[in-house]
Amino acid sequence: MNVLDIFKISAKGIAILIDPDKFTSDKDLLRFLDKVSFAKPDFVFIGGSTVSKSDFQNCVKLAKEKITAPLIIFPGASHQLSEHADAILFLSLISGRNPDYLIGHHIDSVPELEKMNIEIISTSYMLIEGGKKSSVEYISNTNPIPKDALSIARKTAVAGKFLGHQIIYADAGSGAKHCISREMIQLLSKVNSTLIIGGGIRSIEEIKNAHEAGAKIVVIGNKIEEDINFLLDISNYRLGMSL
Ligand code: 1GP
Repeated sequence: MNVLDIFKISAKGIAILIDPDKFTSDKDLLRFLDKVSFAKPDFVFIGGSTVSKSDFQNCVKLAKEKITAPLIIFPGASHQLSEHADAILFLSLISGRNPDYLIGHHIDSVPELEKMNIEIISTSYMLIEGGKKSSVEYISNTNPIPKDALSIARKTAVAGKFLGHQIIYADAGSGAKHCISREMIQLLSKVNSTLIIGGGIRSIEEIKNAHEAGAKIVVIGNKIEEDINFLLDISNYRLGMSL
């Protein structure tokens, strides 16, 4: 089954985001990967705003050895590619107006992507204001959608759907002060039921809220780096769901 089909049938999915830039050695990264593997997430996303090509490729290669869940590239730029990944979120930053992030990096990535046998998932990527300036906002030089601008968010998501994007990833940004509101998630899930939500999620309650509001997959990054024991909470949450 391809990754998009797994996304579509996911109920209350969890993706752990690994930013290769956060590790200073392979030893640190391998230790982290062991713990991620223990939590048995549904998906592992790999990417970051400022990761080099070699660090990125090394991370995906090591993750492939340790993790059985699908490995999905969440690229910060066109050089973040690896044939060891199962799929790539081919992100178009439709909340912004920077042509490089709407189509530019995509064109740059074509020569390498054409040589790789990985699934490409066209993704409407929407940044929603999360209470502080995010790295994506800074690097892409774009403005996020205001957190209460429900109508703008909905119309942006519908435009992405009309463009043929397969999924929506709405992100309050890495380390956001507050995650995306329940109201916003409910609205976006009605536009495209394959909805990924991330940014600033730091508790099981917030994960549960996002799932109940209509997120198919919730992405957790910073919280795990801050508190590795949160992986245990995630694991328990998943076990609770399967009872
Ligand atoms: C960021 O959605 C991801 O792009 C995850 O955010 O690191 O805040 O969990 P956090």
